[in-house]
Amino acid sequence: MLDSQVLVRETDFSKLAHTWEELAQAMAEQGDTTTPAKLKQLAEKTRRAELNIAFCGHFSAGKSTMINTLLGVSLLPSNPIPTSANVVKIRGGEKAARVYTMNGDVVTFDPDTEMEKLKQFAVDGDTVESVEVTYPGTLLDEHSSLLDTPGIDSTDAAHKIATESALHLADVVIYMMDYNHVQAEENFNFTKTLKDRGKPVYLVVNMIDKHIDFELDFESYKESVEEAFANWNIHPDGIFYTSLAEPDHPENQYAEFRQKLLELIAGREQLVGKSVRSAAEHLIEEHVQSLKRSHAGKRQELESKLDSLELAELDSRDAQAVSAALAQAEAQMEALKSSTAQARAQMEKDLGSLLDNARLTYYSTNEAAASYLESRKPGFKMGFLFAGKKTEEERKRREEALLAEFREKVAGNLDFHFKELMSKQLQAHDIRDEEYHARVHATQIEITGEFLAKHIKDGAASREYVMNYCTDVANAIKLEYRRAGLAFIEEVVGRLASRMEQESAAQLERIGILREMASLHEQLASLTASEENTRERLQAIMREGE
Ligand SMILES: Nc1nc2c(ncn2[C@@H]2O[C@H](COP(=O)(O)OP(=O)(O)O)[C@@H](O)[C@H]2O)c(=O)[nH]1
Ligand SMILES: [Mg+2]
Repeated sequence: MLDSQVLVRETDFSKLAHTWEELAQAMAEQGDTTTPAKLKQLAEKTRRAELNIAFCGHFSAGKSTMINTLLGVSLLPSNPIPTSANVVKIRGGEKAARVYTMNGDVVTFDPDTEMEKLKQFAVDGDTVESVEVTYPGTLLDEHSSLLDTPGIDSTDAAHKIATESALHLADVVIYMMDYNHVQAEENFNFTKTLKDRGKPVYLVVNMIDKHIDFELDFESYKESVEEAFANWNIHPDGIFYTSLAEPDHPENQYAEFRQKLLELIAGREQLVGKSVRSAAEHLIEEHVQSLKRSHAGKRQELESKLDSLELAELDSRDAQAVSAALAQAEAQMEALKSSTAQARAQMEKDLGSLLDNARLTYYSTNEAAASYLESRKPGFKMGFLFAGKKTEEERKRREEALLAEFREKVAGNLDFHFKELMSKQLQAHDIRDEEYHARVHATQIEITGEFLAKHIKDGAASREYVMNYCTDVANAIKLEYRRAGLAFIEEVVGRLASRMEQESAAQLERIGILREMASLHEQLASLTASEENTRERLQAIMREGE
């Protein structure tokens, strides 16, 4: 016993109360008009470490009768007098009854002699905010109260609101039911909500004097009650079966129930410390929910905009799918943009290596070139004096021989491969054009006598000079092929660029839609983030206040 008392940290109630006021302030700054008031009430109650035991349940379950019995005084009006529409709070203290009105007025009267007034005020839900009775000599001390709440199932909204608005101040809920109405769905709904909110809930099945044993034995009845709540996954902190009309009923657990209340009152500080924290947590949640409700319109607007944007095979509501699709489309766009440049570079590289690898000069070429160059030297003569015609014929013959030599090598080692390469460039990009192919195949690089003559340089006809001459001619031929090839490449690039433009126009349109979707998702996410931030900020205030 001592050990457990040592372990329980004493609560600094005034510090906690201050924290609730800070929370209220933060929420009020957010424009919340309901939750801050509840937190201020909670702060007031916390400062006094006040215990509230709320009696809830269907009207006529016997709540008021039970409270009167517990107090040993007939304070509360009971049926058939109309049930109270307001929460009536009773605590220990000097004998007094106060009625708090909506306008902030307080009317006091004597609870012993002026009960009719209380009855009158207690039924008037419109103007009365709450009724508070203090009474000495009962099981209640100044810091412990019993709350008599209106029936929770009431169709009258005022009753419902009165009960709802008192719940954040209830540390323990006594849920009373009429023996015959235990299986009513409202019982399960209400107690489940309470348990989900972390409230201790004790069930009281009252009026067990209505039980007729030969129909069903009492044990079976109790089992059926417990089973019904268990089926709803509701685990009450205790169940009591009572009769107020027949105190001597053999199954009456009124005494045990009263004992339980005494225990709760004795453990007040610990109970209140725990309960106000969970009430504050709940109010934070309530605030976040109200923030969510205030975002609902904007959220719906964003979502319907998303629904109006359509792209094939994409769920526009799926934020992840949208951002993945956008990233993919942008990457494709980049690839598309660089594809033309890449294709050009590749084609130029292929042409370059084809030309580099084409061998145009052989031993026979050098021989023919040496012979040709010799015939071009000044003073070259064939036959006797004045045999100019013969010399000219010999020159022509040697020129033809060298031309034939180069033409053969070009035809075999260059021209064929060149045409094959150029021809396949369009096909490689899936473009079909017979006319282009025809032009490629019609390409003719003429090697003429003037061409050969153009590369002759002055100087001795050494072996090295002959080789250089051959290389010059070969390079000049290759240069002609390169020019022709670059013209074809330019044409292919032009075709690719215009196709790319068409494709990118479609792609750009898609990217535009995806960006719009992504921005709507961003706005939705920022709403959620602001709700989360609010929750975290309030929770941080709460942690710091511990
Ligand atoms: N038979 C029987 N009647 C009861 C019992 N407890 C209360 N009542 C009666 O049930 C009616 C409703 O009780 P009341 O306390 O006003 O219910 P409330 O609306 O929950 O406050 C009154 O007429 C009570 O006298 C009980 O244990 N057995
Ligand atoms: Mg009542």
